[in-house]
Amino acid sequence: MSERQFFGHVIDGEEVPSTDGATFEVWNPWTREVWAEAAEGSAADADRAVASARRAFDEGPWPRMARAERAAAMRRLADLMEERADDLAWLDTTNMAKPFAQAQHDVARSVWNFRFFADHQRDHTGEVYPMDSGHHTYSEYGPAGVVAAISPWNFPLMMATWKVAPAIAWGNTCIIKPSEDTPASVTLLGRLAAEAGLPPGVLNVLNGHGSPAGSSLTADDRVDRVTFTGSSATGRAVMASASSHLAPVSLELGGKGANIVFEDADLDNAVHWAVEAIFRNSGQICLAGSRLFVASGIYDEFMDRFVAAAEALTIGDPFDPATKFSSLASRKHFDKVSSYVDSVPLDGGKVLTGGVDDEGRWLVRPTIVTDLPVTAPAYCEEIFGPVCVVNRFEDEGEVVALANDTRFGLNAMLFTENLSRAHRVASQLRAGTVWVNCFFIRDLRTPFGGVGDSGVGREGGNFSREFFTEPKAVVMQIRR
Ligand code: TXE
Repeated sequence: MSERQFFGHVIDGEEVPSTDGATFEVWNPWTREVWAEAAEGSAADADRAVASARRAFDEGPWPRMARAERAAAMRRLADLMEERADDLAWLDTTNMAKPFAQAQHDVARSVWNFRFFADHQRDHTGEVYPMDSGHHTYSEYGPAGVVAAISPWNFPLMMATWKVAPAIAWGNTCIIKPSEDTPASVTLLGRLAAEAGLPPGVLNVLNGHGSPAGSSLTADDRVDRVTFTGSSATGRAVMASASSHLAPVSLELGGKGANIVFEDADLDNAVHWAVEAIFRNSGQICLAGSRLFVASGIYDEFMDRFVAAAEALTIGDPFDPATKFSSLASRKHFDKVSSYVDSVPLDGGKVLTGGVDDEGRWLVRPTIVTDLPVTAPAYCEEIFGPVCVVNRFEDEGEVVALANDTRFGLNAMLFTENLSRAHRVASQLRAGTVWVNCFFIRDLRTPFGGVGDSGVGREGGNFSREFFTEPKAVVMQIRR
């Protein structure tokens, strides 16, 4: 057996083990083997990482650097990531069984996160407010300080860079704590940041579990901003902890996305996106279209095609180029998703296709469920797996009410060829993003986030600027 890889913390530009030498095992969920070990961050390690970021902010060059110089450093990091793209993708695929082509796509998006936010801060403009009193006020956007970023395992590199890139672009220094399930690619990112010449302490990586590693970061009063993506329950704990020292939080939490297919939809397009929306990344996407509403008039035809498309997905080794769908990311997550699937018949639902794998793999096949009451846990809770619950509807008013009947409000999709209906329904849906006749398309300038249990705040473009800076008003007298 090959030697296990080791992923340390990256603190002050150096990869280091934990102070007490503790480690944890890193699994490959497809082979169900341990392939690596990572440093288990303690409160002492979190303290080291925050001290490094604090020093780099208070005394280092990064927040004081010319904007173009900072952008150039981030672009060097993006270039290095591009050179190592297949290594980064290999780590995510090994670590969580994401099909390799999808992992490569995530790496490309991660590279773009750095390039986009580097340029966005370099080229940004402020506002000027002419005043009748003979003064004018202008706005200035200064860095906020030390950012603690806590990321999940479903898009290990992509979600981390979505936080780190705007944070450092605006002159902050940061500590990123990846999920304990997927420490690998983010640790390589930390190594590359040092190689790209980012000053020590600008981008620290702290590995370890939610507690003590994550909770020590959020509770530390030297931290000025906390950005988190994960479950709604942990989001509440993170917000409570950050409130002890009044650090603003940005929370991107769970979802139970509604996907609405109207009678006049282009069915080929709607089926294609319905499959992508719930089975891509084995459904481990906060934006998943996990509640599907289909108009009665096209229900039978749509469902025949949807079931056939789900059954046609090639399941297997995530490194096989033919594979479109693979295991869930961990044993713990497999147990969670399986228990929801097991609950479906007990709650009166029907499994049309899919179900839990019977070969002992941590795999749940693309699963389509009907006839569940709206109160059933599988209908209303976030499963975060490849399980789509389907309902039929008669009219627009009914489906808007059904779609909005959830604690979550991250995103929704609707498929129709009627322009007025598209606008009308989109504006009535309670969600941070509504996709019309598409899914998963993102422009980094746009607001991203959710309402209700799906989160607090928005990130993207100027929304990220609001969060990662301290806007200042400078009031000038004009002598006449
Ligand atoms: O999430 P956690 P888990 C949902 C999804 C999934 C469920 C549980 O439904 O099945 O959450 O997944 C860190 N202080 N989502 O257990 O606990 C943790 O180490 C500070 C939706 O992985 O929220 C990890 O880095 N940090 C989601 C991160 O929080 C803490 C993506 C997420 O872990 C902490 C992932 C604490 N007290 C899961 N406790 C999405 N919105 O996309 C844990 N962490």
